[in-house]
Amino acid sequence: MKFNVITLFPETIHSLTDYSILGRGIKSKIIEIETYNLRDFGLGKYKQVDDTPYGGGAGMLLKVDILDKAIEKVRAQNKGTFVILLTPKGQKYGQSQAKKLSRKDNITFVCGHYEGFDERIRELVDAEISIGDYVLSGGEIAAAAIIDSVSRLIPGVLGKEESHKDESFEDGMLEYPHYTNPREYKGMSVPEVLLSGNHGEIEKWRKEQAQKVTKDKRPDLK
Ligand code: 6GU
Repeated sequence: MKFNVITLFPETIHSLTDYSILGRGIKSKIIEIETYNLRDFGLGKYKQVDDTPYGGGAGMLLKVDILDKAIEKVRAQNKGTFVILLTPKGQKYGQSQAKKLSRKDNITFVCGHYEGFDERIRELVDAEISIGDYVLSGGEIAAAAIIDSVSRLIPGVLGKEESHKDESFEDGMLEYPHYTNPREYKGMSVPEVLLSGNHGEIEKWRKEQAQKVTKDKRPDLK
């Protein structure tokens, strides 16, 4: 799977994706992440990428012609890529979209910045995604969140010992709780059943706990 990111701040993407589990996926060539610096498509001596809004108002907008040039270059170098605009006005992202995206083989993210972008960019992309009901200063953190959540669903990115089958949001549920040493800590003990060695009982307990924590914390999920 290849991810392309059009951004004014390429280092911020790599700082979030090149480590830990994703870093391993990159090293073993299961995933690849390429950044395209929007500044390279800017105009004039100062490589300008933004301009003031028609009608007045605060802030600067990323220009549609600059964004178009960047998207065209990425599309030319990545045949069939699925281009996603990151915006608080997009469709809300969740685990079900992560699963859908994990079946694609080339995805491109367009990260906005400043006040936003010229509305006409919406005609140049294949989808618009938001990662939640709050405003971020740019799309980079959203791109990294989506890259991370999609990558771990791609076979081989997680190790044999790190299946995502039991994780939260599989089957619309939160995950059961985990414990490790010490067995006692500040009066809090590890549930007895986990020490029992009885795998049937442990599995039953984990299922019950997943149902309980989901009902308690996220009644909206079920
Ligand atoms: Cl995808 N971008 C920005 N700038 N803000 C957001 C967002 C995306 N999702 C939620 N807030």
